[in-house]
Amino acid sequence: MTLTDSLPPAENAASAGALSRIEQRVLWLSTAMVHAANSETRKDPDGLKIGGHQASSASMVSIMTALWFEVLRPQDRVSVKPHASPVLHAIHYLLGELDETQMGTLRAYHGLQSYPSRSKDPDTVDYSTGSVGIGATAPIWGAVARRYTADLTGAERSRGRQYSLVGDAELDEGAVWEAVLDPGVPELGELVWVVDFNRQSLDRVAPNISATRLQAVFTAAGWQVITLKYGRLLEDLFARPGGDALRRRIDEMTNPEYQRLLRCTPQQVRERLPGTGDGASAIRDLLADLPDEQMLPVIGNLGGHDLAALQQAFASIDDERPTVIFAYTVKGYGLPNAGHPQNHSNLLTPPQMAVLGARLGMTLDHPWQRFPEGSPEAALCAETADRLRRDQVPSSVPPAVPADFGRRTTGHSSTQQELGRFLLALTREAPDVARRVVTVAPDVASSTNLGGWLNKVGAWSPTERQNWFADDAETILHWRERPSGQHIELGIAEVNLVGLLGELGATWSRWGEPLFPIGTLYDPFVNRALEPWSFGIYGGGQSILVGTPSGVTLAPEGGAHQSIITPSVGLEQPGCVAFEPAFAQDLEWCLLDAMSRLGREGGSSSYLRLSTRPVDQSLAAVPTDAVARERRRSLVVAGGYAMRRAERPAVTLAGMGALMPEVLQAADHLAELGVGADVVCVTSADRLYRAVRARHGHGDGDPVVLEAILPAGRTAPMVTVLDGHPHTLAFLATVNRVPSINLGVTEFGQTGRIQDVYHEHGIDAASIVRAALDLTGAV
Ligand SMILES: Cc1ncc(C[n+]2csc(CCOP(=O)(O)OP(=O)(O)O)c2C)c(N)n1
Ligand SMILES: [Mg+2]
Repeated sequence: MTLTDSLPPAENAASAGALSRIEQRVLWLSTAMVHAANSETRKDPDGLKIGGHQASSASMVSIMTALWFEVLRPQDRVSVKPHASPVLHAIHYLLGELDETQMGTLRAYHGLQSYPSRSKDPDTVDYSTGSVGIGATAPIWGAVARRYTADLTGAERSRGRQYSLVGDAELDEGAVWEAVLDPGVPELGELVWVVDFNRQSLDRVAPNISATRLQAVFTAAGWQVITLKYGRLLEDLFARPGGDALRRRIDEMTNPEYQRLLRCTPQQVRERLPGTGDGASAIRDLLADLPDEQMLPVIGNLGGHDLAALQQAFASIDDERPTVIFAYTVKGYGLPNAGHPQNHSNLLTPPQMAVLGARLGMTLDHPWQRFPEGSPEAALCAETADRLRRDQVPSSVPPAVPADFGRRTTGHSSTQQELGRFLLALTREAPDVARRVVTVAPDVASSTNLGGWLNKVGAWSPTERQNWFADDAETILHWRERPSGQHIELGIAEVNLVGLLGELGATWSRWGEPLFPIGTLYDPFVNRALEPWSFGIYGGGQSILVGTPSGVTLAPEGGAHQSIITPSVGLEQPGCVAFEPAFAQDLEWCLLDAMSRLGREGGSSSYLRLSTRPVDQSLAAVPTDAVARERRRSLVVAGGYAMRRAERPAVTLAGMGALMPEVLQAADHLAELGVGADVVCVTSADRLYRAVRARHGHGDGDPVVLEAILPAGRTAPMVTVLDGHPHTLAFLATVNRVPSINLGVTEFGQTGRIQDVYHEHGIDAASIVRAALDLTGAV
């Protein structure tokens, strides 16, 4: 008789109130959903396992039942641990959000998703999860975004809680601590985390996971810590003679030893549990009074499976600071694989399902039964569904973004400098748009050129703070922090940056309030934030990420600061358009295009790769004629434009970003050698690649730009060049099927002057000329 065998049948459960019957039904439904997903009828013809996580789900059943059916309010939002997605769907089924036909579709094509998905699941999912650590922290950024939006619109700050239901091994992820330790977080009293403390990860029983150590970190970070260790049955036992010794013994034993006990027979527990310490005989005597059938339910009675204890924990949340509840649980609680070290993706067999059904009053023939009408359980489900009904998100239209400011840029400037100027221009040219811009930086606002903007709009802070340097004549950058500020400064934490960007980019769909979020970071650190950034886009966030400075053009700053693979990242990232403009005017148009796709149904994110290299703006030769200017603009946002047309082109030079001066110089040199060169300035390799695919009937790109920049009548061998990995532009040669040489950066860099570094990587003007001559055979 193991823990599970000895759990009482649902209909006789000691506390067989409606809530505990619902808890049992949620356990059944979530287990049966995974079982159905792996049934004969759903078998993959290729033999691929379908899978699912019955034990991880069972671990959370009590926590989620207590939360949904007793505690949640419509203004609250919840992020659910990825592997508990069946529990979320099971609850939604009981609340009437899903119908029977959907219950058998977990992990099916267009069915319920393996992990909660805000964009793909048919029922209410507040946060997409799946990448552990990222879904857990999303509600932190959701809380900031919600407060920011309320301050912007003057709406009353809603006090809805932001819950995160996290796995304990999830706390191994650095992203969790990067977020928890952000200095702004202790002010967010709406945060509530519940840690499913089953002391198991994917591979094993975590030997040294220590609640005390983790709790100390949360406490130090300013959180309220609530611990739910033992349930009522164990606490009652502890109150008897010998109980102190038993508590001490269980407290002190390792996680694996405790979990092994849960898989023992009552007789084995009597032998093993007393141990060999001082209290052994007292414990033995205490256990002697415990009947066999109660032994395992009592010893396995942890707080995270005790509905009353959970209710009490939720009731003691202090809304003035973030709260974390450590709820001790057993992974697989109520299932035959409870507490087994390898139960993570273990599936119950049909006979085991039949036994489970018999205990829970359900059968595999009718697995999706709801509670009978008129029963107290049906009434509680209906009452809960009513209580949690949310107002519809008001539909919203972001203010119209102009396509062109009609400005003229002269002199020398870099695209990074122009980013700052652009934001200031926006406050004059389109103030209603500028008012909804929010910038975010991980301690690099000044070094990514947001200083002027920051001085103008101020930094956001939930409460106004005194600026002690306001009267210091030598202070150029003013940190005026107040609720109306439009810049959010984070610590040096790129993962937090993209987490917050994702949530600021989702306010239109959550609260009907569109924002234009723009985040800046040094381009090499895009890779550090890459997966969470991508996950935020998948979750529905629309924002602009600016990587600046970038590439080896950052010459004197040194090798490790020089990004190489980010152009490919931009090209390949779904839900995002990547730009790398060379000139100030191009940057403005690209940014306006990027903003025009934010905060709306069907919108998308953008990534801009910028540079600190001052470039002669006259090289851009922006047409003065209005029609020609508009044609240039439309090509810039479509991905590129022709800068030079030779009389008889022998070669096409296609360049991107900060290297355009070298490309033009190479074209001049080639002309002197009698080799005609067409020059194409690529502004978005991403959009050009989409155009190429669209020509073959794939995707949603616009192929028209290709005819404009690489017309079939001017076909010539091609040299491509960028300050990044050369393969990014290699596809351009396929447009007219020409021979090509692709120049770019393939090795770690050096410090030095720009020309030294360009020479080192073979992307200087001389290298471009050499490649062109190699292709044309002219010398
Ligand atoms: C970033 C990331 N790394 C690894 C995984 C694979 N993975 C999925 S669940 C899991 C263990 C999770 O353990 P825990 O959070 O304790 O949840 P439990 O299943 O015990 O409830 C791992 C390593 C993942 N989903 N995301
Ligand atoms: Mg775990």
